[in-house]
Amino acid sequence: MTLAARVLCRVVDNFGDAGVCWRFVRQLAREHGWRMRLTIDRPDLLERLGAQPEADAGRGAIVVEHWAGDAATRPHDEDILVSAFGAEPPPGLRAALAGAPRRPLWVQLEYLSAEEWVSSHHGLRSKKPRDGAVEHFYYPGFDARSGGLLREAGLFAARDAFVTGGARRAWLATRGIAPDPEERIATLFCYPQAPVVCWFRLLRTGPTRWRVLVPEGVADAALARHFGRAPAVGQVLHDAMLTVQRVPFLSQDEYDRLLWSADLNLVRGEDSWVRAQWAARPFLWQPYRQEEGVHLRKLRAFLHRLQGCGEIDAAMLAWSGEGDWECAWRAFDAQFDGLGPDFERWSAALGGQQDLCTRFAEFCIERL
Ligand code: TRH
Repeated sequence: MTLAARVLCRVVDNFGDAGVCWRFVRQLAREHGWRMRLTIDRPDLLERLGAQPEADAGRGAIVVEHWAGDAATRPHDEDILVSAFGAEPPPGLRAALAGAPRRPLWVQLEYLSAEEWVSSHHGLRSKKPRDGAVEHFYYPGFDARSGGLLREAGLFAARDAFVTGGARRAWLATRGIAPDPEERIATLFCYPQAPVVCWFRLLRTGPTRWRVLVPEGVADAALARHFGRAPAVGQVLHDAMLTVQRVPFLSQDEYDRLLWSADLNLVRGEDSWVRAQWAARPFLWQPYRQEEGVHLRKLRAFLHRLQGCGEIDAAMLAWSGEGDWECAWRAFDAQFDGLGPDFERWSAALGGQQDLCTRFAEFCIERL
């Protein structure tokens, strides 16, 4: 069924809100043929993520609209209105949800969490006592009873062709990344609280040579502390067993290739975390920091599902501030060669589930 949907996105911080909304809109247009309108207060972020609304829409359509002033107050012909991450519809749209003759299905798209409660909350609905508007709660998640995870059709095939053919080395070369054969590659996308300075110190005297690829704008303070300066894009800095290379902030599709090219990915937040899981390689996730250690609860819930070895648990916890990073890294590094299968199994098992957009389309069609 060809449907029209509008997604409201107010960016709280960073890239994740825009990143998730863009992926969601693109896939519903491209794979389900929906007509999508993304109303967002920071359209500039979409450009940084490589979004091309017209070219990316496939058999559907995508309009990006700047959410400024009254721009979003007018209802269009949407069948579905998605409030992403709590974005409150402006008054004009809100009124249409309450009383219009043909009111859109109102869906709250929530943040991803691996916590157990997610599946029992997914799909709940609530009526606003003031005007009778009905909101439906859509929770992304890791099991069949949740809203699932964003994953484009053909992603695994594209990844496998990239990794098994010669494309990986060629792609790295076009990016000016030429690792030595015995060097391991890590990508680093983290929040400022991560123990990066301590990690660099361990890597410089560690048993293995690591090349750490750091996107523009990431870990600047730690780089300055270790090397005396944050390198410019393309620059390579050496310190004993450690090499650091600054890479540009890539488009989302190119960032996938970066993750597929690495031996280890350090990721954060929501969307890069999911992409690292699709890369099927070892990763360490740093959740977005929240009050009262809520992020650690989310991390533990994820580790409980992942069922990896103790070294993986200890390293992820310590990277997020719980435990001794030095000990945890040494143990993780010592086991590194044996860690791949845990992550491959996890990625394949999750990939066997239906993706978020397919579930979302069914969810809406059932309720319209
Ligand atoms: O940018 P983030 O820290 O976003 C966070 C989270 O979404 C968090 O849940 C939210 O509450 C908070 O913001 C406000 O991390 P995240 O989610 O990984 O988003 C980063 C996006 O940037 C993702 O779509 C991947 C993309 N990206 C690129 O496209 N190219 C790059 O080079 C890099 C490093 C990232």
